[in-house]
Amino acid sequence: MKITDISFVEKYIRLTMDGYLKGWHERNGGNFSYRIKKDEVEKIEYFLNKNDEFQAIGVNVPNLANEYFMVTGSGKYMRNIALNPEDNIAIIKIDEKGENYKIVWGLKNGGKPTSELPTHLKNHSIKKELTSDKFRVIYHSHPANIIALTFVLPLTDKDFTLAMWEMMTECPVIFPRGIGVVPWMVPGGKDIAIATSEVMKKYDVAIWAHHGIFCAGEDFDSTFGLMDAIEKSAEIYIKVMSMGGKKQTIPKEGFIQLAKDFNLDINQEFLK
Ligand code: 2HA
Ligand code: ZN
Repeated sequence: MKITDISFVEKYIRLTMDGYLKGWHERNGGNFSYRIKKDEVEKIEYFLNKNDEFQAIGVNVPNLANEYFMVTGSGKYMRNIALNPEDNIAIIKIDEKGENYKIVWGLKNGGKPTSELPTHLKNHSIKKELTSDKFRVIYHSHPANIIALTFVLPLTDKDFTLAMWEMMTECPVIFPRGIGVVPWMVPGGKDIAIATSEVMKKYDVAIWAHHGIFCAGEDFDSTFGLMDAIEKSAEIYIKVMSMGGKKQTIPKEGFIQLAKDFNLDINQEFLK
């Protein structure tokens, strides 16, 4: 038995290759984390090392104390993960205070977890609390169309949500609460982690202006699907603008009707 035979590890790796093939992970772009379930930790226990060297996370996440995460490595390329998982990803364990982590598997030739670890763990902390332990996936990528729109659309939650809802009828069904925008900030630290986690209190999506996007979800499929739907909407938006702009669209009442018929908790704020 190899660690890659375990179902969650297999699904984790599949997503990294799918994201790469979508063109969302140039060079070492993007990063990805999964909060491992208790019964899954039991299945991988045999593979874990006894490392006792803790490092500071940079943010406090007390409700993640003693949890295990599978994370991508800093500077590692998404396209290499499937070929050599043990060199490119890691399993980390959080200490009992939620302030430090240690590597218990992976990054076998050295390295550190993703440079965006503070944002990943802060988002996990918020989502664990707000979804009663359900959400386990945080995924960051650099899709070209959504990044392009951050140079053109006003950087507000409302502008991005309405634009993305409008381009595909299924979008309000997929993200009825909408999407949030974080203004341009220096990546990789505590400040952007806190700004992103504030957005994640309201939505499952945080767009990082001129950089990329973070999605949160319950499992690999729904989180990848969310990213895919938003990026596709952004692509349609750009095609529409390139063809001279909208000549007709879904009316505001259309969204209200859709919310009724599909029983959606749609964000009414954006339909005023
Ligand atoms: O290089 O995407 O945000 C990894 C990143 C940093
Ligand atoms: Zn990035």
